[in-house]
Amino acid sequence: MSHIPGIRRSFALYAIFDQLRALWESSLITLYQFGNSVCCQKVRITLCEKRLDWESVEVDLFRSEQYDPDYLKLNPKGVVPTLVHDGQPLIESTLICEYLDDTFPEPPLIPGDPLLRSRMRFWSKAVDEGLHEGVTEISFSAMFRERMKKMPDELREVRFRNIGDPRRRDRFKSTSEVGERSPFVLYAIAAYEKAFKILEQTLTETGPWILGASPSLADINLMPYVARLDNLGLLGVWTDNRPCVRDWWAQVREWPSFKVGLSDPLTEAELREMRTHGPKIRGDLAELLEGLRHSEPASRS
Ligand SMILES: N[C@@H](CCC(=O)N[C@@H](CS)C(=O)NCC(=O)O)C(=O)O
Repeated sequence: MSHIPGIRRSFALYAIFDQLRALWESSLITLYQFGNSVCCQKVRITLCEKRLDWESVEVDLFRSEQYDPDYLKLNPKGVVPTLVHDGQPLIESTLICEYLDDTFPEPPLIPGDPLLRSRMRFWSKAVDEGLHEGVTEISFSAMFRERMKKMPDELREVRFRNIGDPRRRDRFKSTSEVGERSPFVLYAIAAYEKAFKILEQTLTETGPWILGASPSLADINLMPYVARLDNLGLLGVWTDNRPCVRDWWAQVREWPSFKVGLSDPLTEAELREMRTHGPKIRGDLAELLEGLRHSEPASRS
């Protein structure tokens, strides 16, 4: 009889262990992402700053894996990133970062003060309303366009066909076909110009970070969008005459969570691709920006 309680104990221990394992597994964070994608970089920087453990699942955008029916169940928009936490999928990178801050409050990345919180969200809106489309068009005309051209016709057609949102499909097609001459590239230039102008002004008044003494989601949301221009060798087109933005950017580049979440994971091939193709469109972008600056009403320049 004496061995039976022992066996029971070990079963009980096993059951507890099993429950703990299930609990641990359900609280795992999984990020569905693609290496050099700006929205994923934003989430990765936030995860790093929160010192969270997470696992990565790659969704290869160039193989149209974002349209796989199983993935669409997680993210019906057919884009990355998707974060799964406690078994629940979350989409939209801005919302994911806010969720991470709400769920894991330390260190805080959203200010408690309502005025500052609204100023922080001004930058999330700037990214979601203009810069995201902007970075896509500039990246497309500089380099993804080259990759698209090399794709087998069939795969390229699948890529276009699968884009559910007709406006997004038009943008993709226009930039793929005519590059920097697409009107969407001009809108991109204008969105960056507006953002950098306000950023310079804001940093002059606050600094060294957008909301003052410490980094917040305002800075994090912007980082990937500025990093992409920098890696394409295009940042100076907007920042040569903006010293506060340049100082802010130098500080960002040294910030550990930026390094771990964005710059370190970039592969040699990704860096080479950006550095090779970006400078080719620099002259055209600078010219378009000059035209835009001259066409601004005097009260706004
Ligand atoms: N507003 C979304 C945008 C997501 C998005 O457009 N992701 C891009 C990569 S940065 C993507 O998955 N593109 C694939 C495609 O359009 O086919 C977010 O912030 O999560």
